[in-house]
Amino acid sequence: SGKRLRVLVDMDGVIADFEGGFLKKYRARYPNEPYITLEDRRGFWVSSQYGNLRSDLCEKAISIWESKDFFIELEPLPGGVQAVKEMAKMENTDVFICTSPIKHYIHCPGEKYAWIEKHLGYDFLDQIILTRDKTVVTGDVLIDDKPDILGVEPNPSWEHILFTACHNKHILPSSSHRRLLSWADDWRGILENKRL
Ligand code: BVP
Repeated sequence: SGKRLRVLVDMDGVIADFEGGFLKKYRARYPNEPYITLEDRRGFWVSSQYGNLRSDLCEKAISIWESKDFFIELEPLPGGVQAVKEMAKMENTDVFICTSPIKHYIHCPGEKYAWIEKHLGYDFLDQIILTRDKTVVTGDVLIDDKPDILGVEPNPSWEHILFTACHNKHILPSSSHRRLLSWADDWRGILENKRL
């Protein structure tokens, strides 16, 4: 068919290592406080699991990603930048980075733009979609590590491909989700399947 494929790729937990960056900076800033290893992470919200560990740790966790340079200094996840570059060069394929900024907006949105420029190049700045509601964005696929992507649109146009992360790896195979285990997994196959 002559139709182009539109791929939406999430940033934190999919191409940028939010969990690893968080844990490293949390331990450096709060060396005497308890922490949760990546192996023991459960649930999308880091702040909730830290708050359950001890109530004051919720705000300590939040202080980490609200700090200047948190988002720009996140390391790329293995294979993610390469996969997105490759995807963007494929015929009849439009790739957008679809990411939700935190509401403490002083550093995060600008640093997300800077991260994309640093790792994907200046021209990729045209491909950024910052939104707190991904259900209103149209696309064929959304590759995202958040298990429940909800918003005002009850029937989003995209198929959500759940990208495996430390916090979602124990979620049972769900009829509502296909998975990508990592960027070494068959993302090309998923795209080809969506073109049929
Ligand atoms: O910008 C990230 C970090 C933030 O939510 C955004 C998730 O964006 P997507 O990956 O869905 O695009 N975030 C915030 C909290 C707590 C806030 Br209180 C958290 O625990 N985890 C988290 O990722």
